[in-house]
Amino acid sequence: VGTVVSVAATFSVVVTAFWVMLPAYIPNNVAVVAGGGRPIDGGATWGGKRVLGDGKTWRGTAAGTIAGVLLAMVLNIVVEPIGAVVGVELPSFPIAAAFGLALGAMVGDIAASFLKRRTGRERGAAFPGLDQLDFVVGGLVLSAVFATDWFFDTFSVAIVLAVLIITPVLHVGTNVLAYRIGLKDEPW
Ligand code: CTP
Ligand code: K
Ligand code: MG
Repeated sequence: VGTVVSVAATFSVVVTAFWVMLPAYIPNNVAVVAGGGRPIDGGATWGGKRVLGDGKTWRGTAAGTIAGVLLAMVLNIVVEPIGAVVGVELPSFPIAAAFGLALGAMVGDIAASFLKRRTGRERGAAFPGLDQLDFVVGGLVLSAVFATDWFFDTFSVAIVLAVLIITPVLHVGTNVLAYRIGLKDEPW
């Protein structure tokens, strides 16, 4: 009985972790297809390196953020039926939480590019660890700032840990897929 209970509890935590981070998972993928145009840093350099690089654009950032917020609004519509199907009481997304998750994912990725440039990595270079977690850390932090009550009602320590474990796995998988079908230039 104890095993059954803990398997069910683990399932609930993992499903909730995945669900609640969906508005932070989508933005970077949308930016890949929607990106282009003027880079955020406007071509500026710092210490001989680009501040962010050509891979961080206004259009990609705006499109990714809007897509994440819209996805959250769609999830709000289907939260009850999907929760019933999986047998887990899933959280819905107040607009401030959705915006924090989506913008935070983009800001986390931008902050990672800033660090990549400071450490001499060219555009597209891998930074293992950072690449897989920059957007979730950004999403968690900004949703905590913009929707503090929602954040602490929604995230337990177990859910945060599950997010930190399942996100790198999903990220590696989706990026290899995006690379294979020709959407991304590198598989990370
Ligand atoms: N993209 C964008 N705006 C963003 C993030 C991404 O336009 N804020 C687009 C860019 O076309 C970018 C592509 O999505 O090249 C892939 O994103 P990413 O892998 O994050 O950027 P890289 O080009 O690899 O650059 P970096 O080394 O700075 O991560
Ligand atoms: K990235
Ligand atoms: Mg890249």
